Amino acid sequence: MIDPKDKNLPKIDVEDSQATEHVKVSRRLFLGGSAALAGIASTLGAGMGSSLLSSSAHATSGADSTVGPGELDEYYGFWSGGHSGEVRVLGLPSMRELMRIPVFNVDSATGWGITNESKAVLGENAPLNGDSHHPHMSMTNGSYDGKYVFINDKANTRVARIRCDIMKTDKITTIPNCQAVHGLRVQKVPYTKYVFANAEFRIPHPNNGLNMDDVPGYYTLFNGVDAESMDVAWQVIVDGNLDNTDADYTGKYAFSTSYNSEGATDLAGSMKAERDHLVIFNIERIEAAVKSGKFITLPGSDVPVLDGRKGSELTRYVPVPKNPHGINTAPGGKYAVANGKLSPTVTMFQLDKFDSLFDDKIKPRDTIVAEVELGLGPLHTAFDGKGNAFTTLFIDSQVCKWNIEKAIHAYNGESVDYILQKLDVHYQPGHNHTSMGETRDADGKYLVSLQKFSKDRFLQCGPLHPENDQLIDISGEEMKLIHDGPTYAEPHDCMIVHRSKVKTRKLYDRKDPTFAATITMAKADGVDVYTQNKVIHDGNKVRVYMTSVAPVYGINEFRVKQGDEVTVVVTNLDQIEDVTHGFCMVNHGVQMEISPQQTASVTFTADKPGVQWFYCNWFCHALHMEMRGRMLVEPA
Ligand code: K7E
Ligand code: CUA
Ligand code: CA
Repeated sequence: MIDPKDKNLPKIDVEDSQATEHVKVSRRLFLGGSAALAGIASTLGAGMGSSLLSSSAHATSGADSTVGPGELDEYYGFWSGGHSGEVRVLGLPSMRELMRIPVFNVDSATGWGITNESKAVLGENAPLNGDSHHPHMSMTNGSYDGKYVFINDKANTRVARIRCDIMKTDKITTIPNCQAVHGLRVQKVPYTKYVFANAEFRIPHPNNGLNMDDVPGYYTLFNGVDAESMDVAWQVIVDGNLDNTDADYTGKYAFSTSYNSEGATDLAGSMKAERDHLVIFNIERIEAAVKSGKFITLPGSDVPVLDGRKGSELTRYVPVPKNPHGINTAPGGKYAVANGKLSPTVTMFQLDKFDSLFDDKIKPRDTIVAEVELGLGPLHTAFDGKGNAFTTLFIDSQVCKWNIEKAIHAYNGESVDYILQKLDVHYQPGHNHTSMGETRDADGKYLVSLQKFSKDRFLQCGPLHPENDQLIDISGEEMKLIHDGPTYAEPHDCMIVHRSKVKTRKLYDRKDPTFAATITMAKADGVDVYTQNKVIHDGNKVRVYMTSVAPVYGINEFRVKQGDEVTVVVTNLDQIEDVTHGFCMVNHGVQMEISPQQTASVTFTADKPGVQWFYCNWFCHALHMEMRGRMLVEPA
């Protein structure tokens, strides 16, 4: 291993940090350093040597990522924005960022977190930070149905839903009784009735400060969220903690990895056991138990809480090495793979054995058909639908392509080479994802590998680096790296959806529920927002209803008293695709988007006397600069 203090190593000075001659050396340094951090330094050597040879190899043939000017991408990519709290939409294969969807964050471009409509979704006094990890689209019969994208917020224990027709967040639910929702996937079959969301951290119950030292008594919960109402339908108490989750292709089972079967509260304690476990949840039995009233409730919510700890008929625990992380169901529906993280192995389950397991005809480990070594730090696995799997190796900084059936043969003692290829990625991959790969329609064209570190791959932008999302062509025998894509803090996960599955609106429907409450308020004021411009004075509340048609607002000036609470409602009458207006009240911390045929509103206090200009902040017309008006504030 390289000692960073070795004087013979070339110095990497800041001025010259982009110079190519440093790249290889600094990469080696980097790998050594971070592996040591991971605490598995002793086993490092193996995967590294061979991989360095091909580190700068780029694709010279086959698919590339070029999507020419005026051409459209073939796939939508939905990207978690990590601790930015948002979701991003990318086009593939270009990897161009097409859109940002604010979810758990504040966004001044669209007014998310500022407008009344977004505040209604976020909820009263909602936290304005988020840590989004796992975006997943609703499914019907095991494939994307283009309806919703769901995403978790680990930071504030929430699950959000994005409507795909307008690409906006329309519901956010805080999950009660637990802390840090991490794993999130959807029920694939027959349709997404439930969003499965598991909470990671074990806590005391009730968490009232009186039982904090009773660590063995802590527990966490697996949650079924109703995809339509977004209410929590039920919660299941488990042993150990929960990390990632996935579901099968029959609709009967969901399963979650646990890295802390030890129930420890510190790092060393959570690495003690050689095996942690996969918890399998029997959805039919859970629903039956809820129906028959076999549940408790916890203080602060009326959600049915079921006991799924060891020995329960609702769950089964399968021992899996060691601090397993990702769990991924293969497109055929036959297998699922748990990724070993601290074990160089992946554990493969044959899903049709789960029935026998729940009937106690076989033992938990009898559901395992292979447990094979791939390399160091396996975190997540994706599939091409042609019998091959792609596993990210965090510590080796590689993607390992392996064959599922060959792995089973090897596990059964035959001498077969199940590893087909290892490709260097740059650097330290977490999730990866194949085109349509978490559905029945996996098409084996593209693989995206999401790297946590980009180090020397891009122009430097100070100490904080972007992540590096790499596009890999998997259509041929060999994986080929075809694109480096910097992304901001921090896509954990993404999904790649064929564009034929997503149908979006070009204009808002006037009946859109996102602004229905605002229309109801206008009606109560006797205002038809679509045809009228009107100022309603209601004590110290003022409601200003105005239309917008490029390049004018329906109201050029309005008068209020200092201290009035002012609500401005803007309805964009433009029927032309792409003509979005904005509304910004200068010096009042207020701005928002009003897309064609949309109504949006914002409320603020007119606390400054005098002339206060407002203007349109989305460029809409040659006279966009002139699209402005005055709020005249009479001093108190
Ligand atoms: Cu692996 Cu939050 Cu899906 Cu990150 S998790 S990598
Ligand atoms: Cu309207 Cu700019
Ligand atoms: Ca453990």
